[in-house]
Formats: sequence, C-alpha cells, structure tokens
Amino acid sequence: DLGYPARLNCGIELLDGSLHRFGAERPALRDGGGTVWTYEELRERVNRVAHVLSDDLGVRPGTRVLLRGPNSPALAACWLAVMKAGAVAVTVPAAQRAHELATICDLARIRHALCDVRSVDDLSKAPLPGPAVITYGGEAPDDLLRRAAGKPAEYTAVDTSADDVALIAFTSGTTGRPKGCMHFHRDVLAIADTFSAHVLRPVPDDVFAGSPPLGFTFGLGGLVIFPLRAGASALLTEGGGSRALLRDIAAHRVSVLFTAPTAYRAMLPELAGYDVTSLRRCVSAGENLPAATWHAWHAATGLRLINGIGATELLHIFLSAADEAARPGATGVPVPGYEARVVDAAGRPVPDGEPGLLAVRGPTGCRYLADPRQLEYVRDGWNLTGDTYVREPDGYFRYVARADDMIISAGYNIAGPEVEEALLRHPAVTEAAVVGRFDAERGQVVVAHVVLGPDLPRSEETVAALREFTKAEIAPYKCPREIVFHDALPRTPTGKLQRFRLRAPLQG
Ligand code: 3SK
Repeated sequence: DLGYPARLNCGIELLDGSLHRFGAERPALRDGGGTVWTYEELRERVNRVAHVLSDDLGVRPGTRVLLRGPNSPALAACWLAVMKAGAVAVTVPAAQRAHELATICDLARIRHALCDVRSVDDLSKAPLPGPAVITYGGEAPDDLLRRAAGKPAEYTAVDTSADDVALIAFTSGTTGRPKGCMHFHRDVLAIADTFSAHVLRPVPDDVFAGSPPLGFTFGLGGLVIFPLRAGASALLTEGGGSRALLRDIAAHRVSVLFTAPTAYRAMLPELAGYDVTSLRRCVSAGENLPAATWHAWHAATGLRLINGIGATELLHIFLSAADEAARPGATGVPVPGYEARVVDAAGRPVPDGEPGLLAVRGPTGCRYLADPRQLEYVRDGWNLTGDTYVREPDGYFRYVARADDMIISAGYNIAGPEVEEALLRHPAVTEAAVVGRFDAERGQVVVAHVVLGPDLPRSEETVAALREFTKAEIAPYKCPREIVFHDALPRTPTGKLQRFRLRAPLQG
C-alpha cells in the first residue's frame, strides 16, 4: 500500500506538489533549442491549456483526449493539462499512421485530439469518427498555445479520485491489434514511487533525456513522470538517432538516460567523439538487454546499465536491478512493491531454474479497455506478461523469450532471443531477429534475419561465417538454418522488434 489519499489528481502532485517541495524556480522541462521552463512557468502554461480544454473545448472529467506529437515540452504540458482537467489522456507515438490512429480513435472513442502542428497530416487523413483536432506549436490564431496565452494562470484542477482513469496507453502492437490499457491517477504516482524511487533514485539536480516517445509508457514515465516527481528536469526533443542522443547528452549535461538496448549498442562506436561524463544512471528497457551490450557499455563508460522489463499493461518497470545488484544477462529482481514468479500453463509455480511464464502483481496492473483478452492476461490476480522467464536460485529473473518467440525444432525448445544474442556478439552484426519457419520434417527450423554493418558483404561466405560463429557460441541445434539480410528490421513506432512480420510470409 503506497498510502495515497482517496482523492488524488496526479497532475497536481507531479507539478504543484513538486513545485512546493523542491522550488518554483528550478528547471522542469527543456527543449533542444535552449528553452527552459521552470516549475512555475510550466505550472502556468499547464493551467492556461487546462482552461482552453475545460472552458472552450468542453472537455469534462472522463473525456478522452488523444495527444500526438514528437516529444516536446508542449506535449508534456498538454498531458499535464489533461490530467488537471480530470480528462483521460490517450497518448500515441507520432510515428503512428492514419489507419493505426483510426483504430485507436475508434477503440477509445476519442472526442478531442491535441496534435503537434508537425504531425497533423496522418491525423487529418485518418478515417476518424469525428474527434475535434486542435493543433499546437504553430502560428495559426487558433493554435492551442496561442489561445492558452490569453487564459488565466490559475486553474482549479478537477478533484479526481485516486481510482479515476487518468490515461489509456495502447500496446505497441508486436503481435497485432492494439489493446488499450487503462491506468488510474494513483498508478501514475505508483510507478514513480516504486521503480524510480527505489531503483533509479533520481535527485533534483538530475537532467533526464532519452529516445522513447511519450506515447510509449516507457517514455512517459522516464521523461515526464519520474523527473517531475523527483523535482528534476527533463530534456524533451524529437529525437533523431544515436548521434543526436549523444549530442544532447553532451550539450545538456544529461545525467539520467532512458533508451532501448539497440540504441545503447548504436551509440557505442560513436562514444569517443562526445563528452558523456555527465551520465550517472542509464536505463535500458523495451527489449531484452544482451549481456554483451551491458559489458560493452560498462567498459566504454564505467556505468552499469540498469536493465528492466515493464509492460504497457503494468505501466512501467516491475523487474530491475541497479548498481552492484545488476547481473549482466539477467533482468533483475522484483521492484519493491511488486511480486513476480514463474508459472506453468495452469498457473502453478515452476521450480527455480526451469522456464515458464512470468507472472507479476503489484500496485499497477492490467485493465484492458473492453477487450476479452483481459481474462487471458490476468489470472487469479497475477498478470501474465507473455514472457518466458527462468527464476534462478539466487532470486534473479532471466529472460528467455516472449512466449510466442519460442521455436520448437525437432523436439528442441529454442529461444529466438538467445540465438539473436549469439549473432549480436559478432562485430559485423548490428541487428538480429530470429524466428521459426515451418518445416515438414522438424516442425520448425531456425531462421535469422540480420542487418550487417559496413565491414561484411551480403554473400554466401558471410552466411557460412555467421553460421560457424554462432556454432561456436551456442549449441549447434540452435544455430540458424537460414540467414536473410535486410537493410533494417521491422519495428513498432516505439522501436520493438516485430518478429511476427518476419514470421508470417515464411509460414505461407
Ligand atoms: O517494454 C518494456 O520493457 C516497458 C518498459 C517500461 C514501460 C513500458 C514497457 C512496455
């Protein structure tokens, strides 16, 4: 029990609460161009936007408001204004296209959309069931921020219940039709008061930055909720790859970094050209972190990556480990406040050392919006995340695969991510995705999809060399039968590998 009162508005807690606790003149949000908003400036902007929502647009408690745009202080201010207005934020990554937006608008019954003027195209093309779209960040006289400038700086936030829905986060679609996950006002604070407070342990002088979009709860937590709850500041930029991230770290003296394993790997060859000495906490989630990436980052920076696994269904990270407790190759232990175990298909705990399904429970949990898959995800109060894990005898949880990424070949269970890790240890391999392909004799065979760096050609010799290399790294029965080269691998807008896109055409 995190001891929250029955009436609670997370917007007030994150903004006014931190302002009073840490100081109104402290920096809160920055953009890449040198603009810095203090807590007081952010509070006033948020209040003015909340007035536009409630007074002009007719947004009421419970109204669902779509938020769309690249990461920016303005997007974070809109999100906080929606919280203060007691409405429900449905934040989507700017990369989502017209048909994806239409699905989400339909599922969530969106009434209003606040959209960065740079991202309005797909929204205007989407066959939407009629949300009113208002843009921000432009020059038009009816631009949200221009309208907000004429509103009072004080706003009486809606007195929401701790159990009122604050946001609906859509799963990123690694497997198909997205699901909306509803989270309460208390859940928003709970992720800051568990993972952030106990594992990350930020201080008010920290500067947060990273690549995940605010439309992915990994980004919303890491780049808005955690910094504000700690009285720290966040740099919100529209991103632009590993060089842009490194430039931002150096230019803004970033101390807390949130990004995915692929981005840590992509930054490694460039590190020498940038001053990253300001970094003190680096969080990796969104995908499994290979031990090789952990060691390479440690060797290059002296920093121990904080690995974690979260889920949109649980809002943020629930297994992790930091500092001396980090074990490369393992995700970590349950974040204080959460419990985890590994179970079989009937929900019975399996012995340590044996693979099974990861089950988690804690202060946050899955509440799908009108979706019967709720009954599969939550059983007996435990959230079944769809990941296959092993709990080691020392209590650490080690990732094996997404349950649907297991390949069964000639009676062997092969975890695709283990083969990917082996391939990624080859210096010329920059990305790898391993899937099964139907095979009449063996059931399935292992197929690797690989992106090569500039040092190796796409040739039969390279295929043979990579197969030889993996055979020396893992048991030969796990080695890829086929290797297919790509320019890039299919990923969701949030950067997660979409193995199903590689699997489907091969299965015919
Ligand atoms: O994919 C993850 O590991 C994750 C982490 C934090 C928040 C949300 C997600 C899905």
